[in-house]
Amino acid sequence: MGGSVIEPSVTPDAGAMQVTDGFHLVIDALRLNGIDTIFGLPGIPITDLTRKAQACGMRVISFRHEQSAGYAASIAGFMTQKPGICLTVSAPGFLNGLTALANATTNCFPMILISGSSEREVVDLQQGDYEEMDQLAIARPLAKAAFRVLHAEDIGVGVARAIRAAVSGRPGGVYLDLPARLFPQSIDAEAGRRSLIKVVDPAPRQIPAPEAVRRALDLLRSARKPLIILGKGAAYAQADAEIRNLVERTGIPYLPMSMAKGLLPDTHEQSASAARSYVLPEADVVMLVGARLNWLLSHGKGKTWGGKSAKDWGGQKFVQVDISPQEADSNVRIDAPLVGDIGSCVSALLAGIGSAWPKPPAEWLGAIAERKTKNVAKMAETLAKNPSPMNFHSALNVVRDIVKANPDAYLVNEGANALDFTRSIVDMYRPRKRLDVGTWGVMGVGMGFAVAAAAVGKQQVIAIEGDSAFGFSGMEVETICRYDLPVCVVILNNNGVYRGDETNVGGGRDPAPLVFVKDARYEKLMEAFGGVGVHVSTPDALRSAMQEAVRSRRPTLINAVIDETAGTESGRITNLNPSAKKK
Ligand SMILES: Cc1ncc(C[n+]2csc(CCOP(=O)(O)OP(=O)(O)O)c2C)c(N)n1
Ligand SMILES: [Mg+2]
Repeated sequence: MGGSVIEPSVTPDAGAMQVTDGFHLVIDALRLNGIDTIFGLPGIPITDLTRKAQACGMRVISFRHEQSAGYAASIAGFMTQKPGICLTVSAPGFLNGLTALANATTNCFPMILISGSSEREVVDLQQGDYEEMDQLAIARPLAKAAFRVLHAEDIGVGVARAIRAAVSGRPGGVYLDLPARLFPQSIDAEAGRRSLIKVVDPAPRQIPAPEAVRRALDLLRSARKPLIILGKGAAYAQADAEIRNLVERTGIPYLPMSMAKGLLPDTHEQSASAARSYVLPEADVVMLVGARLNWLLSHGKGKTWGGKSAKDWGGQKFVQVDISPQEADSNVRIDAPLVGDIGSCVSALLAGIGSAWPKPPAEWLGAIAERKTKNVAKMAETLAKNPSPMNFHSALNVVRDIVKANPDAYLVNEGANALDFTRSIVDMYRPRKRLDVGTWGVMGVGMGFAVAAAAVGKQQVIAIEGDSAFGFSGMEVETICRYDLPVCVVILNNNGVYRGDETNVGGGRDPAPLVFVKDARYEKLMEAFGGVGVHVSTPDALRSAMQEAVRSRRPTLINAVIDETAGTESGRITNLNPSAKKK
């Protein structure tokens, strides 16, 4: 938590004895810890907090819905390793922000949801206060930690505890409850200043045990068909050079999970992404780096991993590098758990590897290369087609080129087919540039992520959105225009959830549950707030519009019309979708 010495903000009209109050202490505590941005939505009792924070020089980004503010805060946390702050009003505002808090906890993004709340005495007696709700109790099971501050002199401790909980160990979402009555409490300014805590070493390094490092290296050394899987924990760690070194010095093929794409460029010769379905069942030793064996990796078992049935384990042995000692054995046996922060663990592995590590057997590398070449050629053929109407492939072929030409741009991505095709088609070249739906596959992160990436990352943002996915946070295009952010939203518009060609099987007048208004003009939403709206139906038109958006850096929404029959139900995870046996 860097940052220079911050002058405490005292209330100017305090007379002889300078006093400060809850509002100023909250702001001072955050600033003291290097937090310079708040994502939120004002109202009772935090309106003055947003105003005073801005007056103190903090960046306050006001959203149209708390959920978007929460997603913005969480992804800012992922990008910076500093907790992103989301500020909401009580009960309904708090609940609107809560989905993002739970999502942050699930995805290990450090964020702090700060919500104003109503009077404790009234809430606890359930006497019907304005926006009455026992927020602390509701937040607790969804957060890594939850705290409430009742007295102004405890604000420093409350903020310090929230920061430590959010970023230390496995990061997560933290709830901080600030009742309305706390804010106007005034105390002596000097006592207030002394009560604040500048958190020392908020995310301490966790050095792995030497014997655990040896065990991991012994197992890796024994491998005939080794594989490395990089997860978003590896991306979060900001140990980019060490991770690249580890991959390159061992020569082991690797697979990046979605948000680890770009940790090494996707075009790296050791990337096995194009041979994923071959390497997972074939590998004999798999080293997971900041990746969990959850559903996204089929729990490390079943057919994906060469098991004979869904519950059957394949023959792999696993090394798992993870910050949490409880992660190992959560799904299958981990033969060599390596517990510590990713940077320290990877450095320790590198030290043990030295300079004379034998490359994996040529047979293994050759077999992967062969599959890759075949699959890449097949994909190139598909991408080169130019069907009318445009489909996911021909549209994303353009996006792929634009991202290649702008490797520093952030790529935000959500949808079903719009997500899966983008992930597999659009190569990433730099770490932490791909921001997507993460562990939950949650829709609605799009515009919040885009705002945070542009505001905090200060780079062009390209948001590739399914038309349904976009709808969850679409009103935030006003936020994008209001702060004049360099965000180019591309809606892959197939008229519905998954696809747009279903009809009502009941025969009534209502449309099918999955389809939307045909030929909706989403681009006009952006125009309504002064941004640029473009309607395109060919790859050439999409390319020009994207190039112009990146050149101008103006808020832009491109409504890219896609064949409404192009998608599959649930995208790549159709297998998780229970469907009725009786038709
Ligand atoms: C919060 C939330 N609600 C609902 C869903 C279920 N869901 C998964 S993908 C999706 C939308 C898919 O449609 P679209 O974004 O248009 O992508 P397409 O497949 O059409 O490209 C929905 C509603 C979800 N994942 N998250
Ligand atoms: Mg769609």
